[in-house]
Amino acid sequence: MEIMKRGALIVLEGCDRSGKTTQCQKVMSWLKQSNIESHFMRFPERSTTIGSLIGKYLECSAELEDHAIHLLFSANRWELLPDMKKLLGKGTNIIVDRYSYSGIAFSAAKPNMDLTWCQKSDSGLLKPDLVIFLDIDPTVAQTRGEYGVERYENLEMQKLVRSNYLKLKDETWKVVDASRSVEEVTRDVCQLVKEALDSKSLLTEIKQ
Ligand code: DGP
Ligand code: NA
Ligand code: NA
Repeated sequence: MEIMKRGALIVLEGCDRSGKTTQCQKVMSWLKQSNIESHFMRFPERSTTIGSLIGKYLECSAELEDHAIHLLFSANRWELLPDMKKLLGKGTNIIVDRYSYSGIAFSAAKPNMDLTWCQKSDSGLLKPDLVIFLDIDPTVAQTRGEYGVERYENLEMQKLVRSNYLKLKDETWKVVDASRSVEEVTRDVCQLVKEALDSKSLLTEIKQ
């Protein structure tokens, strides 16, 4: 008898300009070619009501108190939780560009924002099966072209974000050297995704 496997929740994380978005596209096209049922999501998801406020904050056209915006980023993940559960339950894998780890690493990089406090509002969201951390020295990342104009896109902030990420690393994380060519990084990322999809843990319920 064949046992129904749930979908895998796979998150790509990294500082700005680490190549996450490119690698998400590469993984999605590889999954499609391989006929593996998968769905792509990204956070912040700017298309919702909460997301549009986050978008304005990131573009610096709105100001929000640090705790308040932190909670909105978190609420944006909570509002999409039912959709994510539904997809995983019917066996669809989800590839996510940023999740709770971004929420914590970015907010806690601000003065007077405590890492433990920042973790609380995401407590109860889904625990990813695999987190691929695209690691790059922010000084090197910066040479890939000027940072954009969005909030947080500056070297000092990115250095603090990277050090926070490394504090959050747990047993679900795989660190990939993202300073290499796109092709080399894609090869490693796809291999890690393949291993996660073959894992027996997909026969058990997802952790919250
Ligand atoms: P992106 O669309 O991936 O470039 O992300 C937009 C920016 O928002 C990026 O600098 C990372 C930051 N960010 C993503 N998620 C969160 C979050 O939950 N909290 C905070 N404070 N920043 C976040
Ligand atoms: Na960005
Ligand atoms: Na802080």
